[in-house]
Amino acid sequence: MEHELLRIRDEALAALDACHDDDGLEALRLRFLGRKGELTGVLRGIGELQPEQRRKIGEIANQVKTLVEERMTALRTQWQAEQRARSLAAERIDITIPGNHRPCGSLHPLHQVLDDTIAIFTAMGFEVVRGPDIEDDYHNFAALNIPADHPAREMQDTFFVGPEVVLRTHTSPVQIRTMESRQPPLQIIVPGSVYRVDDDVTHSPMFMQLEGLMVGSDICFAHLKGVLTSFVHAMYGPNTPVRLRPSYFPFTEPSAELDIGCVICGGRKTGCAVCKGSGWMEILGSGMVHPNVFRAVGYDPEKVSGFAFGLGIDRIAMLRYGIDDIRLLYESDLRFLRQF
Ligand code: 2NM
Repeated sequence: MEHELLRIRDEALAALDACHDDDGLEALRLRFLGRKGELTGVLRGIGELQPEQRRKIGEIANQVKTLVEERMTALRTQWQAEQRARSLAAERIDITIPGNHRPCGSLHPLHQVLDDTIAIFTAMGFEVVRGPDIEDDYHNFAALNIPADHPAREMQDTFFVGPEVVLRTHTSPVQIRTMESRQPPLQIIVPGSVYRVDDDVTHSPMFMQLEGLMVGSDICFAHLKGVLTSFVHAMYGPNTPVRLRPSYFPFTEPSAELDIGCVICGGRKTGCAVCKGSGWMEILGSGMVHPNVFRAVGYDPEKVSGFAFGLGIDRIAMLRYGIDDIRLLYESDLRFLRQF
């Protein structure tokens, strides 16, 4: 029996030396250690031996079994290590290859200027309100004290969607809707797209406007001047000259346009193309809200007063960046946009 065991040991070790894959290893495991395996058969017969023989043969049998098992485990471990080394070699990454270039977009200059403008007014306590681009005649014109025969109502100035339905020509109808649904005090700004039948180097048929409205019990022209001067100084620098010039709008009385010292030529005597030699550039319109506008929304003009203003974001952007053709802002030409 002892010889039988040593034969099994030698055969098993020789067979394992010749084995090179998992299937072969599993076949050998079954052949020697399986339920019907050679070594198992010997171990089973041990019970029939004399006690002394049993201990001796049992000890040898266990040594053989342990030896074969350990050799199998060692083979498996070795193969796994080899396999891992092979896949690491195959999957090696060349970190010196240049990466993929992903172009990064940026905010459109109009939106940069819009965001800055909104930030300046919200810092002064104004709240952002928005409304529909398609409006009825009443909110776009009638409630704003624009009479039936006013030129702004003509086909050649306004885009009509239906008989009494228009693309808003300013954001003022949002101010009307806000006053209709709320009571003073009110301090709002309304950014948004507006539409006019107009298309040349300084006019686009769709453009972005921002209007503001402040209504309370004692709002006067000094508040208008203070708020708008603060805006100009925040947007163009604290030393920018400001002047108010009398003007006319149907929805305000008195009305004023606000000019700033030309940011291109600084008002030098020789002048420049942007301010046409005057040294001043117009940037917004404003005024004290007309009593008829307050009556239209159900406010008592004897009890409340307010100022309003409106500015074109594209004009603010053109002056800020020295752009001389408004259409550049709406053509999405990347050669132009990449400069911002
Ligand atoms: C401007 C100029 C002056 C204006 C007036 C109103 C309203 F609804 F309160 F009456 N909103 N915006 C206004 C006043 C707009 O744009 C050049």
